Amino acid sequence: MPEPLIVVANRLPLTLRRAGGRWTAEASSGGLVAALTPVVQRAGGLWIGWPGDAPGDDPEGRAALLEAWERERGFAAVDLPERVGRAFYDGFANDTLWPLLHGFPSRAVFNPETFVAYQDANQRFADAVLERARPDDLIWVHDYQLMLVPALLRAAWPGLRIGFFLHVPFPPPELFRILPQRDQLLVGLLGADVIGFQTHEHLGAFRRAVQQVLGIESRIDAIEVGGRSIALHARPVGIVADEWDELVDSPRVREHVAQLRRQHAGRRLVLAVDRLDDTKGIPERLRTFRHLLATQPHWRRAVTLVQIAVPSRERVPRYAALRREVNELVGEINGAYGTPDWSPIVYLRRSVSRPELAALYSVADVGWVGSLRDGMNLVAKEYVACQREDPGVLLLSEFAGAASEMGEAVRINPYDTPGTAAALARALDMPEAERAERHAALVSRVRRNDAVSWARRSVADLEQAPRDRALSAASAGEPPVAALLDAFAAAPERLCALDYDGTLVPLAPRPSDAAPTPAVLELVERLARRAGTHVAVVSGRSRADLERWFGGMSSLWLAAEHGALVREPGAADWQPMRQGAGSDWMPDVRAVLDHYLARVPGSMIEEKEHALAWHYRLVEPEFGEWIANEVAATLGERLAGTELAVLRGSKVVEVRYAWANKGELMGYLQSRIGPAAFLLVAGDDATDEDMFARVPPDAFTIHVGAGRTAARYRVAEPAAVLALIAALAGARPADPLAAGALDAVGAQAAGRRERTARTRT
Ligand code: ADQ
Repeated sequence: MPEPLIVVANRLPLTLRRAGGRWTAEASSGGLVAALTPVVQRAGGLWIGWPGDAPGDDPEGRAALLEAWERERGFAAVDLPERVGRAFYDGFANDTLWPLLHGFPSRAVFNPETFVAYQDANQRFADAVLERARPDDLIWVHDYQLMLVPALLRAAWPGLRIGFFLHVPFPPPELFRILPQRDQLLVGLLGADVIGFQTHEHLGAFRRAVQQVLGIESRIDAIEVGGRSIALHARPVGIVADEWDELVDSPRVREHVAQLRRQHAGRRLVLAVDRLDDTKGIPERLRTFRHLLATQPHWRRAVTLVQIAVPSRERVPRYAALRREVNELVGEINGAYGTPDWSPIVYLRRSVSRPELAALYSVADVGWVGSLRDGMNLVAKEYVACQREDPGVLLLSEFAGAASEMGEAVRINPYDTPGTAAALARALDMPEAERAERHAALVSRVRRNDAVSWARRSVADLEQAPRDRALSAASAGEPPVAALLDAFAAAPERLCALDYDGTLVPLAPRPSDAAPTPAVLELVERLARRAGTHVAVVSGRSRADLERWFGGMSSLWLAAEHGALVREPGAADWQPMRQGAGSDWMPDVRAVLDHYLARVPGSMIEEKEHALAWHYRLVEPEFGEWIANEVAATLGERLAGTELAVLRGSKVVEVRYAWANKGELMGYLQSRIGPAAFLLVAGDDATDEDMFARVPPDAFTIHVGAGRTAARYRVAEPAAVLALIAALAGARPADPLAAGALDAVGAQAAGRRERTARTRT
């Protein structure tokens, strides 16, 4: 039994109009509706979207109609006041995001007010979902108009399963970063459990933008954020090929095909079908066709271009200008080359019915997709699906997402007028055997990767998301607080090893900002003062940092530089964990690092007492990773056979003593303290895994945050570690100190929980 699906998209598949005192419903145009309608129909799901007009005349009649849509068809309308709708849709979505995401920043309009409307509209869509969703529903949000919706839903209802699919391209990060609201939009998307893109190119660009704008690293298939793992997929959208088959084989379409053949007898037919949009390359196509007629006169009267362009977004000024430009070009070319019995271009500026379209697709000798940039382009797939025996040729822009899947098409660069004209001539002259071979490969792929399998796989990704989360929770679940307290109470000697950054305090953008609050210090000290309890603060930081914050607490063990330096309780001095650790090796390593410092802008060297680190956080990420490999390899060769090791961390290559790691430190602490019946170890990053690996399997090992770990237990954030420390230290919840510490750190989490509770009651 498939789980209930709620699709959220800007438009419903029907558009409501008021004409002549009556309500009418027209099929909405565009690729998103074409791909999703059959999927939602088959799943029996709910579709939430804007009905295409604002409440005005006859509000009762309109409301009754919309209620019937929801009851009978599963189409739930989100109403947007006229003012919001315009600024959101015509404004931020189509005047700012559309051109920018398609790589035309100079066409984008930047108006902060339209973003306010975008936020308002996204909130209304999210509210419409929250009013209707149940816990098991799968929520699938679509496209660039609704990029904030996933995070709005996540904030209101953290357990919801949310997918997002971007139908348009994701631009290279240097273009995306132009957007003043880039942070909000990325954070909005990261509310989802699964994010889908049309191509790997778009997915890669998104990952780089997340890295550059938010500083969050990712893998090719996942990003870990706030304790959640977000799956990333490239899932090219398809068409429902069966439906086109049925149409092509229907008597009505066959009749229409015969009529078209008679009409164009003796001439070749080239077909272009687009929304009238400036990314589709319509003027470029017309100029290319003019070039063909001008330079290869034998094609005059021998070929006709049928250009169908469905009007769209007509209130946006750019689109009105495009419409004029296309009208003029068609008029000029037909005027210059037409004859009484032949028009070079047949131009229809309207929506044509699917049967009419199927007939045109099946008779056309060439299908011409000339997008300057396109997420996918379904017309390319529809053309291929409708071709039968003696198939035609698909001319496909290399800038459409479809080009990454349809390698057997004739590839064109739509900006290259003579090159594209030559490709068109080649397509028109192509021998049948070659056409058949190319077509066979294309059509089998179009059928295999159709809209139904696209949706099935996307929904399966989404169903998987929470299961994945449950799995990782099972392998490292929440710590059993009662058992932990019992074990603590029963043990005569206890050792608690606590990492600092990301474990006792949240990670901060600058290390100097991550100072402990007085409440954190007090809780740690209370724990250390309990009889038989040894508390060690274990960090990669310098001794100066630890001394500054914890220096006054004589009951603590302190370990700096991953254990290279240790201060015992009551001792005034720090000692190296191993005797004889010197720094004679440093000048030699420093010389190597200086060489890279000079070569790599943005990199820097950190000198510690027992380590040297080369940081490259500010270096362009790909170059940084590449050059870091070289740094690590060069140093590795030089230091082979010494006591020193080269370690790769997050954006850092570090040289230190091989024994200076937290795992060795655990051994050292245990040897100094003696056997401790109770062991608690908490940490958040890769260096803490050494501790988890070093302690007995029944120790209470706790990993903070998402990601893979060998720890037995997992908590989401430092607030949870502090809550545990408070419990072990014997602070009662009513204790103002414990309550204060937890409130301060846990405010965010608590706020989330409360909002959820409000929404659900
Ligand atoms: P669109 O930009 O709308 O879609 P496209 O994928 O080509 O682009 O889809 C157009 C759809 O509208 C096709 O199904 C076509 O048959 C139909 N259509 C176009 N002109 C028509 C006309 N005159 N009459 C009737 N029907 C017409 C967005 C992205 C694309 C992405 C899709 C789906 O911009 O890149 O492929 O979503 O993800």
